[in-house]
Amino acid sequence: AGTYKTDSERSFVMIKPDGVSRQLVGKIVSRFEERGYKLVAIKTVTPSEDLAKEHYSDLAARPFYPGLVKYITSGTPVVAMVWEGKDVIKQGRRIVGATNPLDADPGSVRGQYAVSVGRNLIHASDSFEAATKEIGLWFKQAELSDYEPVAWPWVM
Ligand code: RTP
Repeated sequence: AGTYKTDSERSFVMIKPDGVSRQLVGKIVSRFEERGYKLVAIKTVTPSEDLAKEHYSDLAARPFYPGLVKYITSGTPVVAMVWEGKDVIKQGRRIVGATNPLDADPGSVRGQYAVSVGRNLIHASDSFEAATKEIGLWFKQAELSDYEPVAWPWVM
């Protein structure tokens, strides 16, 4: 553990199967890196139905839920990540863009690369509570790295 620790927060960010199959992983990761955020964890996962259902449990009553679970469990992996830094939850949502790509800022990931709400490339936690739940769901404590990135002072 370094001496850099601040009150900064963590967000769970997931590149969905369409982002992996379209080979947009590097471009998406770069947006968080270049903004100055710290990569705490990253791995590919081919989600089970149970994992997808738990991740989206808040949406279980919505009509698109079965299709959403099918999309996430298509058999193509997702890239699960944890990013850390000042305001990363709110900033992550801005980097990702609005849920419907039609409403997404053209500078956002969805605004640049997505056209359909059902294939919107990426997920980012929308609150501290969601981030805590999602990081715990997708990662073991030992998978979360503790180190001091060179750029860190810039995001404190
Ligand atoms: P996410 O959780 O994936 O970051 O997306 P979000 O917060 O921007 O949107 P949310 O309302 O939580 O919806 C989760 C995901 O469900 C799919 N969706 N499909 N009308 C539809 O067909 C519809 N609405 C939502 C999207 O993949 C959305 O990201």
